[in-house]
Amino acid sequence: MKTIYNSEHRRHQAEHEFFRGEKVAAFEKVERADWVLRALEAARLGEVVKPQRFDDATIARIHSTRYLDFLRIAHQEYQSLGGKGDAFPSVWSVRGMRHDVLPTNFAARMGLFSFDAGTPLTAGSWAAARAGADCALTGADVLTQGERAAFVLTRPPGHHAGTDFFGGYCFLNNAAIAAQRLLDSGCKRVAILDVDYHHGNGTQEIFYARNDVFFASIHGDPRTEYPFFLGHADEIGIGDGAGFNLNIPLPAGASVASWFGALRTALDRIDGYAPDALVVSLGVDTFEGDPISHFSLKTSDYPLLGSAIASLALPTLFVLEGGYAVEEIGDNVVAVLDGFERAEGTAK
Ligand code: OKP
Ligand code: ZN
Repeated sequence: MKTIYNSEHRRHQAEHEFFRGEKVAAFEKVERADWVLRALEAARLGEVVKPQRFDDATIARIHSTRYLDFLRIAHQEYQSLGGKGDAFPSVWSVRGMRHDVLPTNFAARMGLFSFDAGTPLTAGSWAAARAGADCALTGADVLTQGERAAFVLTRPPGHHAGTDFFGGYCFLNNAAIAAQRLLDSGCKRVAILDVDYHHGNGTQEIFYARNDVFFASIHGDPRTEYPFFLGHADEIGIGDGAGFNLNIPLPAGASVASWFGALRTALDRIDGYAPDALVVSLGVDTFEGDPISHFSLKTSDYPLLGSAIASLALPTLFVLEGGYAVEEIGDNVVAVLDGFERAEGTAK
């Protein structure tokens, strides 16, 4: 299968993040993409192509105008105020406070448009995220042109970014943008399967009241795991979207067998939805060696994830999300994609 990749991701290079009072190296780093690229090439998985350039139309159907307007210029504004290095939010609009009035103050807008202080906004974050969105849009078009599958190799990831907020290392929701592009290109229904260790709260929020996108996520239980405040099993959608959201939280430390049991449940629900295409938010932070996550899949388990996804017999777009065991991320991603390709065409 084709991989869509652009080196612009390098422009997002966080200096550090905070952990228990200390500045630590950012987990979401440039080398992640390098390792994936190398593993793809070693496995001869297929052509690596550059994205097409797109205007903001599809992105603006997913993210609010005021959020995009902010993100585009945020770091420049920070610098012009004398801000040094990466920008972090420090104040948030919580329950009982207003979200409708756009503050003039920069720190206030940083807080309005974010949900954590773990997502460094760098000088190149917008350029990198925007190039990633082009990769996602190109990937969607590859499917529309008739290919069975494609892989969108992007960073920073996207699934925590919502209509008008960044967080969890994410700025633009690549999977959501790709799903919207598929819908706008003729799909009636699109399913998103999120297999990253962390709940895809941004993707859920974006599609929560819609029935043209079914969202299914398997993740660490938010009672103990990031992003903490969303991802419970009783979140099934609202209004027109009621019944079109599926969360399968598993306790930190859950076994590989229980993870694949959850995958079966998610795939059966997706199959019942009868979508025209599938977008996979492919995080491999479910890996046993991941430094910030607590499931225990081994590299040798990932082909089964790929083949199980292939059994749905759907046009499938894989979009990279998390995975922080840097030296293994490439092998793990390739194992999924290779498992998919080998199973492709075999029994539904
Ligand atoms: C992004 B994705 C670790 C802090 C964790 C946020 C994790 C974001 C994960 N010291 N902060 O879903 O892989
Ligand atoms: Zn994750």
